[in-house]
Amino acid sequence: MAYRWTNDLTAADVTPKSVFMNRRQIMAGAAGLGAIAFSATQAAAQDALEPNTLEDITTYNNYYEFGTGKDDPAKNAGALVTSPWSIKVDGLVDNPGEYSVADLLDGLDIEERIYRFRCVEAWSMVVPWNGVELADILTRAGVQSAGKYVAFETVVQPENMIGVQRGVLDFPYVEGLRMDEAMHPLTMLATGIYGEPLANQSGAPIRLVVPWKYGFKSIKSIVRITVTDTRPTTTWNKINAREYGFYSNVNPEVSHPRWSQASERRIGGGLFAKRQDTLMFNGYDEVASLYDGMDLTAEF
Ligand SMILES: Nc1nc2c(c(=O)[nH]1)N[C@H]1C(S)=C(S)[C@@H](COP(=O)(O)O)O[C@H]1N2
Ligand SMILES: [Mo]
Repeated sequence: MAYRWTNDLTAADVTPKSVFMNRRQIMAGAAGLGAIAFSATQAAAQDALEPNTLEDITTYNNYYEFGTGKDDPAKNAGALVTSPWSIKVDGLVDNPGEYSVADLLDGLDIEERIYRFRCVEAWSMVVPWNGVELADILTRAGVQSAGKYVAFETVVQPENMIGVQRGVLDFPYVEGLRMDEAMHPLTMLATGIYGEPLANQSGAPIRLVVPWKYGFKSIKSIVRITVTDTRPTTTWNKINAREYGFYSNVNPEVSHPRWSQASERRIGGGLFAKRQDTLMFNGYDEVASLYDGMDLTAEF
């Protein structure tokens, strides 16, 4: 893939091209605005509404049930059985139940929303999701006042999931949100991308999308949504609490212990795409008030 390092490129290829790219950036910035280089906001505004191609989105994924390589999900997720599918809604709700996807979404409009999305490590994408607000589902479920968190669980189909057979993680994959995060209008349950049903590797038939958080919060192929009064366990926090906190908000000021989170690269932007500055909350300023008064260095 173009955006991955391949050994058919040599150092001799790299230097002239990268010098060229840098020079073009610097010149564009200087000519347009008398600035030395593009600001993060300009770069962000430029790409904000230009979605990645479906190929970009469906060939470089994380879905450990189908293997740990970025191209494993595209290769192996064809085995996932997505129909029939049922989603259990339980815990501290007035209307618990077990629903098909159609029944869960019955009567709700499927919207398209183009979101900046932080996918794998320091990669970003711009993705047109199709889905509904999680808040609509929770409201219909009737969240009780004791419900403070929402826990999510992915399907386990051992016979179809090579990563489950190999035991690469402790399955099922689980995630969680605080109730106000879950009820925020940006938080989606997605069933499609580009108006097409989700590819299996993208989390068919239904997945979470939380655009101001790192990609791993966006749990795929959901079979259970539980309202609880205690903070749920999350898969990556369980594996390595020092590296992955419960909140996992995109935050350029808090580095992952093994890499900086201050900048990112667009998938599909090419090997020589310039890194762009990562924006606080991935640019979704409207969620900042959810975290008023919290020390985001400690609660990362
Ligand atoms: N069930 C499940 N959901 C998952 C994962 C996973 O391994 N299993 N990986 C997470 C991680 S680490 C990322 S970065 C995103 C990737 O989403 P994408 O492949 O659609 O870009 O999915 C998240 N959801
Ligand atoms: Mo990730």
